[in-house]
Amino acid sequence: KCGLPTYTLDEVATHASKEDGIWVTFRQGVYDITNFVDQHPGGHEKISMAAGGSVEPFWLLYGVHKTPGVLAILEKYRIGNLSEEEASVSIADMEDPYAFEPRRHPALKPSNLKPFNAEPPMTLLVDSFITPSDLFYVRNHLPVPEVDEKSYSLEVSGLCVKNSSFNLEDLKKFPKYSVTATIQCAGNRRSEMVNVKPVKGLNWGQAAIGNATWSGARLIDVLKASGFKDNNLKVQHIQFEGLDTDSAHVPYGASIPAEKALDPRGDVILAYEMNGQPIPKDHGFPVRVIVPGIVGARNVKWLGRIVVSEVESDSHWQQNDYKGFSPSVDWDTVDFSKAPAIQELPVVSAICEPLEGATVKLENNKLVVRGYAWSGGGRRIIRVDVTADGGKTWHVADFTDQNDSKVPYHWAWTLWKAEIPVTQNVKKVEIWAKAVDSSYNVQPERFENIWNLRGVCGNAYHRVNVNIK
Ligand code: HEM
Ligand code: MTE
Ligand code: MO
Repeated sequence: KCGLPTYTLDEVATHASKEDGIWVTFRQGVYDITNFVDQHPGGHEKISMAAGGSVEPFWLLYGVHKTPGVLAILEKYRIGNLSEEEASVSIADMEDPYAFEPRRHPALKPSNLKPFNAEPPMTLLVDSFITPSDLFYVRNHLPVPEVDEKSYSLEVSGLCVKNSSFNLEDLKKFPKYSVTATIQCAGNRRSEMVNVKPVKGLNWGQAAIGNATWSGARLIDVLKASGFKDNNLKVQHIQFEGLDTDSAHVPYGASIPAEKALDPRGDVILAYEMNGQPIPKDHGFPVRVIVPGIVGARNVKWLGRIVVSEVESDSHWQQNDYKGFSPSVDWDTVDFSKAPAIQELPVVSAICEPLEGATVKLENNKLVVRGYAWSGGGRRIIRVDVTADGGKTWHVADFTDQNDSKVPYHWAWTLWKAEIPVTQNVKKVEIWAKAVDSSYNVQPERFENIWNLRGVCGNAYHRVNVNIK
């Protein structure tokens, strides 16, 4: 449309009410739709949300607009154009499936932006037993789905259940359970494994882990409400599907073994709260499954469907990712069908303070070291050993935070502190930490012998080099 005036996005933004006129943009066009608003088939409230800006992000949601008919209506109201430069910004938004990503706290350090993946600063982790939700690491494989809590519905289907669906209100009617559980990505500490040999995967430090209180309905209660009776041995796996999908509309998916899902003490919950608040968008709003003691990847966010099954999820992330291999297996020889999917994670610990490369002051000739330790499967941390002289002397750390030791399962991490005497005149030390869990599993000494091509389950001793002031 040549001959029409050119407007800036700022000028369009000043026309956002009946009095000033209602203008919107679409691609390069500027439209005065003041007289159309009341005729809009979708209602005047909806269309008014776009007043002063682009209709494109709304039309991504409401696909009915992607027709020549709608464009013909719009064209009748055209009053001008955007400059090519400004228009290209809005076209990019239209095609960007990441246009609806939530705002993130700047303290989260991204290892990737689209999809968003980020971890908080290490020292923050040990300052609080409960990790604040806004500072909890984020691991997304796909764009964050836009889910309307009013129309949200969780579908249940498969073996031994009748097809059922539950909206958020339905889920809130079940007894509400709270569980404090640590979630860790299988790729946590990958950046250390990479020093042995490169791997494929995001370069996580040691903070792709966090501990939160999750509240919601128990999975078993929701299955029972769907008619489930636990007497059919064919039931082997419970599959979960997210509402986040790839460009071919395939959702994120995972599954867990039935024995974990159905264990009355297994604490698997369909959480709608994280730390007492509705689950934030990045962490699965409005509902995610929490599978305590199990690798992060199976804690499916934006939960849309549960399938009771004889078989595991056929999702890429269950079948062809999140599996471990021998250090000598490479991408030419790997056969993903030969390794089981990771479920319970191995015992791990990390030093959060001091940080690698730091210059530290001794307190009474002692070096203060703090960190976290955790093990999968609900195994309790029974000891953390710390050394600053290459293992000649080991110092047993004090636990500063650990849940009640009498409960059968320990889903939450243990925070610890050690004070290590350091001989005078020593200028540099390397600190090592290793944890022991209630099965007496202990961390392996080096990454060399646990290296694997996907860089998962990196749990060798954590080593940190510091300078003494
Ligand atoms: C429906 C036009 C902006 C939300 C429709 C329909 C038309 C239309 C022709 C009927 C489509 C059909 O049933 O086949 C327009 C025009 C717009 C505009 C010309 C821009 C100037 C918006 C915006 C929103 C919106 C900004 C949301 C914020 C809806 C909804 C429906 C609808 C929710 C009903 C969809 C349904 O029945 O499933 N619009 N629209 N529209 N529109 Fe818009
Ligand atoms: N669920 C869905 N639907 N989509 C995802 O990309 N990522 C998984 C898991 N659940 C993922 C998901 C992985 S690999 C991890 S480690 C955890 O979510 C991360 O949870 P967080 O982002 O809340 O820390
Ligand atoms: Mo993960």
